[in-house]
Amino acid sequence: MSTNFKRTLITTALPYANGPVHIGHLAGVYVPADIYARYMRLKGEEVVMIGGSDEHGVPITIKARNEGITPQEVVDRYHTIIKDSFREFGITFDVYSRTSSKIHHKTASDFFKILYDKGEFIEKTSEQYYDEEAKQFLADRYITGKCPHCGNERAYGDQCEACGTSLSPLDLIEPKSTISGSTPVLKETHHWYLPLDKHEAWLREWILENHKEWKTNVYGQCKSWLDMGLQPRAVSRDLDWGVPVPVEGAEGKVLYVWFDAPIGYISNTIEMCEKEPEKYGNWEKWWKDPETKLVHFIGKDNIVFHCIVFPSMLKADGSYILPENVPANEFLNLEGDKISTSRNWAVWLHEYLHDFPGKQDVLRYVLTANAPETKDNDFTWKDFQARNNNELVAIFGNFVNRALVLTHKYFDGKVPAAGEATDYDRQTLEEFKSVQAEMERLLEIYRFRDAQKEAMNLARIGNKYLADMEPWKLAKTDMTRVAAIMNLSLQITANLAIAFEPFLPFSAQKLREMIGMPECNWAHLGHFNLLEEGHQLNEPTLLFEKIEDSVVEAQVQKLLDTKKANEAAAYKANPVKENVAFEDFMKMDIRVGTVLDCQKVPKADKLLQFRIADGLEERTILSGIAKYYPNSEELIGTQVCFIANFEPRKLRGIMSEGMILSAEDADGKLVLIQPRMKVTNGVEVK
Ligand code: B3M
Ligand code: ZN
Repeated sequence: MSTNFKRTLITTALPYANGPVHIGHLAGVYVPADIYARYMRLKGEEVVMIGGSDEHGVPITIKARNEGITPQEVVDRYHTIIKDSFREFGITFDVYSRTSSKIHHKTASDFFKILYDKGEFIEKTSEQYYDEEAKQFLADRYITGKCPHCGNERAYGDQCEACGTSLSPLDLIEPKSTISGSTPVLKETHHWYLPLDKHEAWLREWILENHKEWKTNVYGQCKSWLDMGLQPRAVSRDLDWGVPVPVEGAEGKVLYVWFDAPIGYISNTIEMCEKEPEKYGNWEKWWKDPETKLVHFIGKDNIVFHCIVFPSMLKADGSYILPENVPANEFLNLEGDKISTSRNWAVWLHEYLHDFPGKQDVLRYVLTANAPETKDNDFTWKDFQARNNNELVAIFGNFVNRALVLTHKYFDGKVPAAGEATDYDRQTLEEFKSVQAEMERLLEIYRFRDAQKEAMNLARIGNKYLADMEPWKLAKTDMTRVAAIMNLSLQITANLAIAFEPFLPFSAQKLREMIGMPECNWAHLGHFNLLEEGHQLNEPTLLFEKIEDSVVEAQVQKLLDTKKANEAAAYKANPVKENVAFEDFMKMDIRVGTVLDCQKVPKADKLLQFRIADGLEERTILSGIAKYYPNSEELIGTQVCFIANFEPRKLRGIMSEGMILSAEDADGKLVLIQPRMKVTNGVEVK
């Protein structure tokens, strides 16, 4: 669908204010959104970028309870830290607000009320767990119990982290309230639901037919949701933290956090417009005028909410525009491991700023060069160092520095005359001709890493030009030619200041100051008359500096220390059990067998069904590890360890004869225990 848009409304996912932000946030959402916003502004387009903290939801109440403070105190603390980190990294929000604000409560409440009055919700009564001591209904995360699939004693009401099975609180055996420790009782409660099934038809057409240009990861996720069929979703919760449901008799109920959070984009826009009406105009032009292009920048775990749920809410209201694109990114891993807040496996932005003062652009550069645009990607400190030293320092920084230092040396820092171009000069100019169009093409389709590569390529061309021309040698014989070479090099430098502005704003600004070019205009990219003859340059300083081995080694060490601490914590969380006598151990008959067949159990997406050659005959064993072995057929032919005398039991109507052993990692990931060398089927493990 192509429309001619007049203005662009960029939204960025609202981070939960229950912890600081890390490189995964920056790489996935905020750097790409900021590149896009800066690019649009450089082009002179009417654009705003909306951000803010998501301050509702159960995890915040749990954190508050654990620390003995109020939820408001939790979000006050993190909202400030998050906001500061973003500002330090040059993320240019037009507004960064929060969902605990008055204006948000009113906006979200009114939004609900309109849908309610229009009859856009259905109401349902269901039974939910209630803590009679604490006198409150329990959110799924507030209930623990035994997992019906793997026996883990500490499964949560929404998921067992040991076997990965998603659960409902009613599945738990011997449920306990984490608030009072008591056994909860079932009690009837009443909630409002958004009937997504009613929206399915138009969603299918809107996304699957009219937005085929969306990134394949986004389109694919939407398609599989739609193909599975949509169900009504509850939009309220029994909780005392959030936006109260504005309906009579709804005491003790708040809007579900995923209902109010996206409305935060709207309330923050309203706040922005009310603060500066001359600059931003009326908020409705940003949300209700079809000539506004709405783009949501998010991470992949938020796709369904932004492509299916929120659009259904907007459509149910009827007066809003829908997103034109949702360029969601995949995940960024850290040194080969999933980033995890609870395991402190992250590079926190506030810590980076402390350890690398003034080096915001280095991180921005590396995160864009390595952006998880089409698949998950890995951040490593080695790569960080290499990209800094070999690209920013050796190419961009080196070229700019030579161009400026030589101009100061030979021409007292004044731009020399262009003179007559040689064939080689013309060839170099030629390479700049298409750069503006090419960068635009890439930026418009949200391919930021390729766009940044184009910018770096310009620096590469400049670097090669100077190295080939060797003006320092010509200086003895032909100053006219030296002048021409330096002029061209300075024009390239000015181009770099423009091309890098969206990506490396601090360095681009510094560069503009050095060459005395206060204005920066995207339309000037690819032009070679940006600095006039005789124009005085300022003193050059280094744009980037080398990062030494010892510096990145210290960061790696910090992560290794974290890993060690996690390992120690794993023991603490699961203390070594009571001693067992040798005879007791010998009661367990653990053996090795070869996997003959391994398949997913239909309609039980966590379970794998193994057919095992156990030395004597064949047996079937079910194991809840499907999530960790998506290509289960690759296990065929390998050997596993299993408890041969484990009491057989029926799961999903299939008799499972034994238990396959695996190790559980700190994040709940299960890894099969497999002998490294082939042994005879049926031998014992002792
Ligand atoms: N706070 C989830 C997240 O941080 C959620 C995003 C809300 S966007 C409206 O991943
Ligand atoms: Zn389990």
